[in-house]
Amino acid sequence: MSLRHILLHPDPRLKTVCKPVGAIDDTLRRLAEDMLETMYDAPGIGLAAPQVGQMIRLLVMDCVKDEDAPPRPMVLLNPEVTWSSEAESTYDEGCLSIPDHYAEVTRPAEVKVRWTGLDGAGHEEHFTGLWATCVQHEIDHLNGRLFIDYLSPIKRGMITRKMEKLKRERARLA
Ligand code: K1U
Ligand code: ZN
Repeated sequence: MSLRHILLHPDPRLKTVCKPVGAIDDTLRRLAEDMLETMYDAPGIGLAAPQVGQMIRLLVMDCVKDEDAPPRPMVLLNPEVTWSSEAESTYDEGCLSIPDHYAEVTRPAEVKVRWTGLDGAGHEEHFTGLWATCVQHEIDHLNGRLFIDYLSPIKRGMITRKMEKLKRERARLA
């Protein structure tokens, strides 16, 4: 397994709608393993394929918070929200592609999501709490949408300018 480089906003690949996953082969299994390792290393609770420059509809997540509980690494191929609750929930979201910036985002509190697993089988699950927030954040990535797109243009512009500065500084030091 290896760590993948996480793209930083602004990057056109983070604004692109991803293509459905086709064949489930060793290359795809390797990407999913690498993404889980990259997510745990960051650390984060989710990661979507475009964040590592792969423009396909694949996401990984593990929102288990209790350090004594076993981890629950999940790999979702071609995920689709099949139902969203009327009730909403607000969470102070972060993003591994926009490090050190957090903002409150309001989303449906519960969602049902259907996806294909790495074994090719179909799955459907009802997500609540942080899992529901995270899976919606990751599906947004597959549609070229970032959490800052829910903010006002002024707040989004401030974060984008700070990220441009960070990227210039990192490029200068590289
Ligand atoms: O998609 C990503 O960029 C990952 C992102 C997922 C996410 C966070 C918060 C709400 C919705 C989705 C992160 O994992 S940011 C890091 C983070 O939230 C975290 C890191 C360590 C421990 C707990 C949380
Ligand atoms: Zn993100």
